[in-house]
Parts: sequence; structure tokens; C-alpha cells
Amino acid sequence: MNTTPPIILRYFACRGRAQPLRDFLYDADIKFQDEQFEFETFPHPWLEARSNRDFSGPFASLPVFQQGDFQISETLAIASYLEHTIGQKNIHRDECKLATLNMISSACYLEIIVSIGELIWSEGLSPQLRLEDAISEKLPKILDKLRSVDRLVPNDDKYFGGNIPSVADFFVFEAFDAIRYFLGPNNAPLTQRLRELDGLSRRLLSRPRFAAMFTAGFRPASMTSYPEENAVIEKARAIEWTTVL
Ligand SMILES: N[C@@H](CCC(=O)N[C@@H](CS)C(=O)NCC(=O)O)C(=O)O
Repeated sequence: MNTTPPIILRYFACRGRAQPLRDFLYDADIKFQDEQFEFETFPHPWLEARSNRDFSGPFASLPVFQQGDFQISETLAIASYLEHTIGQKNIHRDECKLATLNMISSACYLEIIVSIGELIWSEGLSPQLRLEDAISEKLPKILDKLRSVDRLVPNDDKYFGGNIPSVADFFVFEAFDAIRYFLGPNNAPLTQRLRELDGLSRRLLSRPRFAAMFTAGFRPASMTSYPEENAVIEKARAIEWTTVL
């Protein structure tokens, strides 16, 4: 009888911080409970759930990774744990390679995914702030970081993880997807030049288990759970940043 406790990945019902972790687990065919807390019910059910540390983890924030008595939060710590325990099988515990993968995940997470999430939430959290101003301040830095990641993509049709994607590959995928989602077709010239990122994304999407996650509807439509996300996206896409920047 298999007594290994199930893996649980708990987050809100949006892509946000957790999607690269979900992507990796689906692609690697790791069975896990993809728990998604509905944020629309904020604040009360969340405040109640938050006070239960068995649910909300050591820092009362999501995502939380749990397996039996082992529980960790902090997205990058979860990413690093998965990279070491599952992803490392492909790179034979090469510590320098693991550090490089963690570096890629960190840049994509902190400077691209989180930054775009903050832009989407910006007017909601600071009503005095104009979305246009927040975008003009942050977008050049986000694009610069993406261009750097583009230059680092392995040019031999492989992944950052080698022949099999690592967790870092999915942070790269979600970072690139987030900018395209946010800027929309008007601003395609800004992202079309990121040819290596485009190639890597296509390679990942050609993997059956990763692609199945989309068709099965397991990938949340919302990036942030912010109730006004669609309106913000519409506003951001209406501006042609190619001519403004
Ligand atoms: N440093 C943490 C931040 C986690 C975080 O702020 N999560 C948000 C959701 S995106 C949260 O749980 N917010 C609800 C709260 O703090 O009450 C990480 O990188 O994972």
C-alpha cells in the first residue's frame, strides 16, 4: 500500500505567483492537489482561512506547498525545493546549474511576474496612482529583464533544464505569457523581437502534458484575481507603448 502523503499546492484561483509551480508539476506528471481558493469571496472567508496556519502556512499567505507534515510557503522557496527534489534528476545535482536555474526563476518571478501583477493591482491598491504612469515607470525595466532572459535561452532547441524542462523554464514561460497578456496585440512589436522566448514557449506548448493542462481548463483565466483585472488589461492594451516608450 502506498502511504506517501499527497502533495498539495494551495493558492488563489488565478495564475499569479503559483502558475509556474503548477505548470512544472503537470508537465512532470507529478500527482498533486491543485487547490484554488476563490478570491472573489474576499475578505471574510479568506480572513478566516488565513488565521488557520495549517491552511495558510507559516506566513499566512499563499502559495503553500504541503506534503504530510512538511509545509512551506514563499514561492521561490517552493520553486527551489521542486527544482532540487524533482528537477535535479535531469541535471545530476550540479549545484552550479541549480543556482543558475534558481537565478532565472527569481528574475522572472520578482521582476516580471510580480511586477505585472502589481501593475494590474496598482489602481486598486493606490487609487491616486495613474495606471499609465505606473506602466511607463515599470515597463522599460520589465522589457529589459525579458531581453536579458531571451539572450540566456539555450540556443540548441533545449530547455533551461536540458532535455527536460526545469521549474525555471515555466517561470520563463509565465513571465513571457504575462507580458503578452498585459500588452495585447497592439504592442506585439515589443514582444515579437523576443524570438528565443517565443521558441521556448512553443517547445513547452508542444509537450502533451503541459498542453493538456490548457485544454482541460486547469489553467485559471485570471492572472491576479483582482476584480477589475479585465478593465485594467483593456486600458493597458489601448495604449501603443511602442510609440510611447
Ligand atoms: N513573499 C511571498 C508573498 C506571498 C503573497 O503575498 N501572497 C498573497 C497572494 S498573491 C497573499 O497570500 N495575500 C493575502 C494576504 O497576505 O492576506 C511569496 O513570494 O510567495
